[in-house]
Amino acid sequence: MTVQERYEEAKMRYAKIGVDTDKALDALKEIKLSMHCWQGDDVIGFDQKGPLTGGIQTTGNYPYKATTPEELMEDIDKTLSYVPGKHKINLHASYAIFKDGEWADRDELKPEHFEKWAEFAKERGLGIDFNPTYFSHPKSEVATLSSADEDIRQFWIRHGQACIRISEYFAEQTGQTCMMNIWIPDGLKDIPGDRKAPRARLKDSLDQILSIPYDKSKVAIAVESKVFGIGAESYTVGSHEFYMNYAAKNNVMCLIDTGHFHPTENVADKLSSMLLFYDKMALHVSRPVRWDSDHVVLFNDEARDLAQEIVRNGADRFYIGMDYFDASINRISAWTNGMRNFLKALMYAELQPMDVLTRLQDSGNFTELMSLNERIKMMPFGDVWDYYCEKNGVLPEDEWFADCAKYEKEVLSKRA
Ligand code: RNT
Ligand code: ZN
Repeated sequence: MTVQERYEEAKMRYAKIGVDTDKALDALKEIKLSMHCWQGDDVIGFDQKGPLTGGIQTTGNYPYKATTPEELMEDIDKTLSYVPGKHKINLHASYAIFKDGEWADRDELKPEHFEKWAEFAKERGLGIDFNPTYFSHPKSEVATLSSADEDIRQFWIRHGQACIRISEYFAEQTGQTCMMNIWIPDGLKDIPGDRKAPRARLKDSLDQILSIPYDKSKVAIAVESKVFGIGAESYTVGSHEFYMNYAAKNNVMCLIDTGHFHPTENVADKLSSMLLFYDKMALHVSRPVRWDSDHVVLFNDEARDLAQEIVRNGADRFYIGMDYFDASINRISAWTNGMRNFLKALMYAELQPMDVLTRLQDSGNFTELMSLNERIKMMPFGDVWDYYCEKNGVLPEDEWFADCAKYEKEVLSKRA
């Protein structure tokens, strides 16, 4: 049976439970994922020589990570060739590309340092999202936007402002909104002497960053909370309560990273509550294993739950970014698996008979609700996925990995 024939058969079966597969695929095509550049080089970037800091960590020593902008771009291209649909790339300020002999510190970064990225995106019709980088820098060792050292705090405020200008530049160049996400690593390893003052300073720093004029139709700012970091286990300045309240009062978005909550908290359950109070919100899709480990996203229950809530609340209300960094496996395959898996989860959500499920709940028919939910799991979802891949000109499930292995052999392993 051809992919097309399998799809036609699946389509008929889905129709029986009230789902129009063509419509589902059209809806899926509209959803953009923001592909994080940092899976390609273990979050190292190009502007500093030092290690990754800030309480986040990549583990593993798989060879062939990208070490130059050219390699990273080549790898992004390869990965995107396996991902159906048109998406965005997500950059960090630390990925500035300087001309020979040139260098600028974080507070002096300018759009010109990101020209190559803008060109890259434009040539491919991709959008760009952006992140100031408040880690892996000599001035970020103790604290950044919450620093008690006024010079350091001002340095990082200027960095945030510089990044707003760069975000505006990206939006102008690509013609798409640039989502700019602020995450800082500030926290304490041990019992704080004062929980309040660092938060008050962070609040003031954010106010100062956001005080510069910028075009809100071009740049959508988000703030990302966290529960704890490595070496900052006892206190996180930018906690969830801090940012959720800050975002609500200052008309910016909350960014929810699925790895930044207690491991047994259901992150998907947060979305419908938050969207009663915000027009839009942002996400970092990651897979925490026991802690914020940033494992590659799988097509698992958590991803399906999250995708379901995205689709039910209206996918156009979300900026969906990927955020994982596995250094123990081929990085192209890590990127590809995560992106494809989350698209599968979104497709799975689009293929649910939402109206029927809602009606069963509203009429108190929980017996049938449970039974239908289980029946859905047995639907020929894979046939629809293969068809979607074929239609979008990307390799199907049973072929992309062999091609990726070939790329490792022919390109990655030949790199200096
Ligand atoms: C860290 C945050 C943050 C980073 C990236 C590199 O805990 O999740 O989003 O992972 O910005
Ligand atoms: Zn994140």
